[in-house]
Amino acid sequence: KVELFPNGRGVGQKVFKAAYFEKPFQEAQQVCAQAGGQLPSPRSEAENEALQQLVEVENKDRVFLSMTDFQTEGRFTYPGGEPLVYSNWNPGEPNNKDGNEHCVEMYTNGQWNDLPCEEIRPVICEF
Ligand code: GN1
Ligand code: CA
Ligand code: CA
Repeated sequence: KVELFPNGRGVGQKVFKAAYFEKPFQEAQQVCAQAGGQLPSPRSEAENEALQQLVEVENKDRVFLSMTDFQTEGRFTYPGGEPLVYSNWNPGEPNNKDGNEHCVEMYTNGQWNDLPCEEIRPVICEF
């Protein structure tokens, strides 16, 4: 499908697309929302793997996911406030390092880490 070429990956009804710039979390969130999507929210292993593949083929490094624990420390939720139905934390994560890690990134191996929302990451959105 044309919308998947060259910078997209489809999985079920979901499409992940890579942008060509890097942003901190809040700006990345705004960019995705403005485009009618949101930051990636992998809700299954299949979705997580599709996102990981896109990161790989696009030669991106770590990317932000949509989920945060702003509301209750240690309880990550989707943008709508619902608790996670799937997670793939790197062992020892989330560790809320220095008390300031309320966003989530995916490593290139597909595993997740909580990190400061002020960090800058290449933007991928889901639609
Ligand atoms: C550490 O080294 P790195 O970036 O993969 C830390 C994470 C922190 C991160 C902060 C095992 O991960 O928990 O979020 O620094 N990992 C460990 O940048 O301590
Ligand atoms: Ca936290
Ligand atoms: Ca962490």
